[in-house]
Parts: sequence; structure tokens; C-alpha cells
Amino acid sequence: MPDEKPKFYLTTPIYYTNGLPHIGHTYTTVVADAIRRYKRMRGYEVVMTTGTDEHGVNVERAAQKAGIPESEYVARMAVTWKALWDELGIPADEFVRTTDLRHVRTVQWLFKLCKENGYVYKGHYTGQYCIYDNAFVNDAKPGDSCPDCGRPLETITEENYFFKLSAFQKPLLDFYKKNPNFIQPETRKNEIISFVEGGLKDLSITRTTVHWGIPVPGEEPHVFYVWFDALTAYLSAVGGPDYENRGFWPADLHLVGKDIIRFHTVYWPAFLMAAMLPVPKQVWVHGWFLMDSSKMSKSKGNVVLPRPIANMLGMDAMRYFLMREVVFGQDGNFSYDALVTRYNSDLANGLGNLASRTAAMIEKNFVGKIPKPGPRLPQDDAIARVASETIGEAFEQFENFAFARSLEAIWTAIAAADKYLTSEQPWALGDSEADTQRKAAILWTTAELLRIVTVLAHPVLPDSTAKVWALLGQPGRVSAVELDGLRWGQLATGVQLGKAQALFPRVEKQEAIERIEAMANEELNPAPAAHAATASGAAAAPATAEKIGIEDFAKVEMRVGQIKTAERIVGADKLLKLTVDIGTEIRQVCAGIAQYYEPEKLIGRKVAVVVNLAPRKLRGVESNGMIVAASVGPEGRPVLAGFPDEDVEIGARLK
Ligand code: ME8
Repeated sequence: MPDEKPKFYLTTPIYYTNGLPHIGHTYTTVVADAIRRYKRMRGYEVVMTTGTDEHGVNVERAAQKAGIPESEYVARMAVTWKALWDELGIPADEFVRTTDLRHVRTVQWLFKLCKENGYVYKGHYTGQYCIYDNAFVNDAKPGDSCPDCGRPLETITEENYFFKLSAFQKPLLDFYKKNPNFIQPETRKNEIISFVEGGLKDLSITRTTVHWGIPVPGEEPHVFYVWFDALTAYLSAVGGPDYENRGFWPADLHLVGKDIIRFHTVYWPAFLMAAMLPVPKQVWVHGWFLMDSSKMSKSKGNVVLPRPIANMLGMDAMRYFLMREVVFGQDGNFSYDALVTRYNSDLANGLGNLASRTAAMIEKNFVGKIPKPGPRLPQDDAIARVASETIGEAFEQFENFAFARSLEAIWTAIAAADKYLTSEQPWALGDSEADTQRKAAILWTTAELLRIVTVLAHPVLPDSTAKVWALLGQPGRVSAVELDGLRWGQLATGVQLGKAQALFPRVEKQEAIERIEAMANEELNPAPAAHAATASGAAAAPATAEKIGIEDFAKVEMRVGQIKTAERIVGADKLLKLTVDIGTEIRQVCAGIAQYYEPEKLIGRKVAVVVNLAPRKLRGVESNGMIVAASVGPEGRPVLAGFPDEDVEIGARLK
């Protein structure tokens, strides 16, 4: 078919289900999503896979601790992971669970191929095993700690099937030589080549000490070793045994953190070579985000969660920070301080300010229509050159996975436009024909640069660039712009600007950090369900409930309150922050009604308030009481309880 798009297949690791997603996992998934968007804009048909790694001892233990069967435990966790990626706007095209039937079949098929080709044999193995990393540690002695995570190793002896990894030393070294880009970055490649040159030992690929795993057909109680199982997920996601029909194998790109480099660059290609299947084209290894210079883990209490950041600053801010702050491939420190600083400087004052300023001036001078450019001056052409060079630079750096550099180039162009506006001062020009033409040239030039940076930044900032695109009144969707055809001068003129909207409202650093931390705390230590109702609107209560006595009802102190102030909360779409006079004092109360009530219209309104509820923080904002509302319809639309007919006294008790 002549116009069939080229295919591109990329993956993130298949994450373990015995933990919850944190900023490190989000990092890899965000980068994968940005590459996916970029490739689509370059005309590729792209599939991005992520998923959950659901087998092994750790899951057995976690399920036991939770008192539920493993299958139920992993099903819940898979939902949690998948839902988070969906919520954050980074959903997989293929979400593969290692308990999926399609995957189980693929693992068993891969094993069969390796065995038929003579690369699998039965033997006994005694070794030191890290149950946290699901790996035997070669050369470790009893009592040693895991070199990766530092936790104690366990001595394990069992009958295993072995994979003849030793037979792949030369084929692997030849493969690395013939495919010099297989392992990136270069330093990682050298590390792996030395490792393989040092000799490879055969690898046990089945277990009898573990029961929660994919069974080896006809060989029960053998189950597959988690890495033989997990790596294969990349193949199961795109057809498994039927991969040729889907046309996405071999993968173009596996994105992984440095913790799992050997599995991906040594074991995985060896398994595939043994099965005579095509080997992936590239493994790109990135560094770690560290918190206080150490790897994040819940047990250390230093995990950074993605949701509170996305709620407070928007997902684009988090994406921008992750891809701009650290050179891809190297380790970097995560700090809320750096995050909010970048948000304010690069997004609020940079892109956001340029967009709103440009739109406001076009609104004021050209009734909101993008003007046709008047005669051009050298300084206008200089901006055109900056923009054209930025296109080349941003592409080149992105292609090389130098995301920070690519963004830096784009933001340099934004700064050039700011400087240009400051020196050209379109606001100081009058209404004469000549001045109007000059204003048209300046504003057209600025808007055109803005259009170009919007397209270039789209893979990293998908939501906000879509807003800028709509603000500029440009046709179609920004995601549909073909990157390869992007040139200076394509700005649609005469079109009406879209509605202005706040892109990146500036935030006060300390307050923003406190709010993010409070939200993270809420998420890590969830409050009882009753409170959640206020945060998520008035959640529907069950229609019938157990009967209570009057004394139980009397425990709830409800009073008439009057709303004094009401305001929206940045980063919490559903919540309003109210101050309410309850007769004896004025209280701050948060209410999940923002989608249904305009804050200005609430001032002076009398409402029923539960006043003896323990104070708590909602989205990081203190709430001291609860406003009573009916929950209407399937979506639970809140309708405030009130006193329209009587002039009730503020503070009167409801009985
Ligand atoms: O290893 N900084 O799963 P996992 C940057 N199931 N990236 C980080 C990170 C951090 N602090 N923490 C985690 C597994 N990551 C296996 C993979 S694949 C066939 C099986 C990211 O849940 C990074 O991509 O421990 C790392 O490689 C991965 O999460 C590990 O996820």
C-alpha cells in the first residue's frame, strides 16, 4: 500500500504491582508519551506499550498481607496503575498485564522455541536471591546484601530449567558491533560490552519455590522466572506468536531506567536470538530521579507522587519539568522548589505570558483577528531566522533524546520574542496608517513565532499547546500539524482569536509546595471514606442504611451559616474555598461544588453546615466543617440545602 504510514513501536518497563506509581515511573511513561506524540506528528503509526509485572514472590507476599488471593490483588493494582496513566493523559495504546492470557501464551511459546532450538536444559541451582528484585545475584555469598537495593539476600536451591546464556557471549558482542545504536547512551553501551566480555553464566529461567507465576506447560510445579516472563510482555502486547500480522515487532525502542539495563540489553536479546525472533532496535537507558540524593522508595518515606503535582500545577508542568530539568540518561535530583521555580519562570512568565500578551495586543489593536503583516524590517526577519533555526535545533535534539536541549532551544526562541516585543514596543505606536502597519508586522511576527514554538512544544506540553493553538484561532488540532512541513510564514491570518484562558497561573512558591505536600500526604494516608464526599462533590449515599437512634443524629451538630467569601482553588477543579459565618465564628470550609456554583453568586447565601466535623485538608486546603448538599442524578450533582422562605438566624441549630 503506497500511503501506509511507517510503524513505530516503543515501550516503557512493565511496572511491578507490589508498589504504587511514583514520579520515577511517571518519568519513563511521560518520556514515552512525548516520543509517541512527536513520532505521530512526523507521520508514524505508533504503538506505545506499558503495563504491569504481576508475578513473583513479592506479589505472593503482598497479597498474603492484604489477605486476598493474588489474582484479586494484582487485578486491583493493575486498575490503579492503568487509571493513573489515563488520568494523567499518558495512557498506553497497549496496556499489558503479565496475567493476561495473550501474554501467558506468548511466554510459553517463547520457551518452547528456545527449548526446541537447544538453548534450554534442566539442572539444579543454589544461589543468593533477592526477593525484592526477583533476581539471583551471581557471585554473592550467604549473608550478603543485594548490590542493587541493599536488602539481605536469601539462599535458595531448586530444580530449574536453565537458559544457555553462555552460548550468546559472541552473538551478543557481534550484535552490539553491528548495531552500534542498540544501547544508548554510549557510556551504557561500554558498560554492557565489558560485562558481556567478562563472560556469561547460564541463567535459571524457571522456579519451583514460587507458585504465583506462569506455569511451564507439562512441568508443574515449574513456573517461569519473572524476567523471562516480564520481558516477553513487550512481544505479547503486539501479537505474540502472531506478531508478523500486527507488523510492530521488532520494537523500535525500549525505554528503561538504569536499574534494569542488563535484563534488556543482555538477557532479552539472547532469549529472542535463541528463539530466532527479531531483536529490538534500541534500548535507551535513562538515569534516576533521586530525592535527597537517594533512590525513592516508600520504605524510605521519600517518594514523590505525580497526582498532587498534576493537581496543583497541571500535568504539562510536571512533563516540562521532568524533561527539561535533567539531561536524559543522567541522574537528577527531584525538588519541589526547582519544580515550582521552573513553573513560574518558564511556563507562567515564559510561554504563558508571551501567549496572553500577544493575544491581548491583537485583541486590542485588530479586533481579535490575526493581522496580515505590513512591510518588514530587519528585526522582524531576525525573528523569522530565530524561529526557523529553532525548528531545526529542536528536532535534531529531540531525535537524539536530548529533550532538555530541545526545550532549551524552544525557550530561547520565546525569550527572543519577549525581547523583540520589549524593544519594538507595539503598545507605544499610534493609530496612523504607518503605525498600524508596523503594529501588524510586529504582532504577526510574534504570533507566528508563538505558533511555531507551540507546535514544537506540543509533544511535551500537549494540553497547554492545544490551548495556545485555539487561542491563536489556528485551524485543526495542533497534534495534527505535520512536523516535517513546519515552516516560517504559515500562520493563518484574518482568523479570529479564541477565548483567552489562563494557561499557567502564577503560584506562590511556598504555598504551592505546602499544598502539593499536603495532597501527597492525603494520598499516602487516605482519610476515611466519609470525608471524601466533600472533595468529590456530594457523593451519592446508599439509599438505605442501617437505622440509627436520635442520640446518634444528635452527635452531628448542624447550623445555619452564611457564606462570606467564595473562591476557586488553583489545581482543584471541583473545590471552592468558602468562609462561612456560623454565628459564633467565621470558618473556612471547602466544598466540592465548584463545577455547579459560581463563587460570586454564593456570597450572602445561607447554608446548612456540619460544624463539629474534625478539620482536615482537602487538596492541601484546610477545611473546618462541611456544607450540606443533596446529591442529584447519576453524576451526583450537588444542590445546596438552604432556607429560601424564612429569614433564619445565623448560627441556628438544625434538629
Ligand atoms: O523493574 N527515577 O519494575 P519497577 C527514574 N517490573 N525512573 C524510575 C525511578 C526513579 N527514581 N524509579 C522507577 C521493574 N523508575 C520490572 C520491569 S520490564 C520487562 C520489567 C522507572 O516497577 C524506570 O523506568 O521497579 C525503571 O526502570 C522502572 O521504573 C522500574 O520499575
